[in-house]
Amino acid sequence: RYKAVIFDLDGVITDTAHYHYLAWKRLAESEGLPFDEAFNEHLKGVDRMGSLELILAQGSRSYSQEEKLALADAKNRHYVELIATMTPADVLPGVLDALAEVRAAGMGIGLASVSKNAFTVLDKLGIRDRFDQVVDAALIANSKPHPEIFLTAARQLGVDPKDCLGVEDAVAGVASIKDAGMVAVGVGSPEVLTRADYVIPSMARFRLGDY
Ligand code: B16
Ligand code: MG
Repeated sequence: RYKAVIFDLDGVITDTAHYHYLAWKRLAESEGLPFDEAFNEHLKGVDRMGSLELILAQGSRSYSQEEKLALADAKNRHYVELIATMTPADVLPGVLDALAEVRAAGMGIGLASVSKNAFTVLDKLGIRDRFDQVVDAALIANSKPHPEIFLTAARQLGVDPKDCLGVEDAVAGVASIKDAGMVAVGVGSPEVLTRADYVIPSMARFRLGDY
């Protein structure tokens, strides 16, 4: 039924979502701003500057563009430190089987991450060669929830968006998939990922034949 499956990275392939959380939390607290898991949910799939804007909007002080860039840079340096320790053992359970299942079905495999660290993470995990196409986040103008990143992945794979299945853990990511005209598999909870066509609790439950 599908010609390609396009995966998100953070929170689907590996738990970098947790490292993003730790890095943003330290940054927010250094500015005296509140930060918890519930707020972090809104940052998933949102790019670096977009995430920073959401965090700073929690306070009343205004920041110059220069200050914002410095804060985003500090968060990223911390994040890069955290991901430096990653190894192939950090690929989430079920992911390698899912990739093998998609490959065996003769479908294309794409990666749609708005993270500018995506190539580094794939290399750390040792799985870059399992993807036919990886979208370069540096070339994307609009972060998730905009459909640009999933549409770009489909174009790079040479398939029509309606023939693609997208896999996402974030509300913004599921919106991106749906607005691209694709079918969405959410990884997480159905109460959170309300726009997903299917929801599985983890990648260990991914079965291509179910969608
Ligand atoms: P970076 P995804 C997103 O990746 C993360 O979910 C989001 O939390 C992060 O802010 C964004 O990447 C940008 O990452 O600062 O490394 O460029 O979910 O699209 O794989
Ligand atoms: Mg994600």
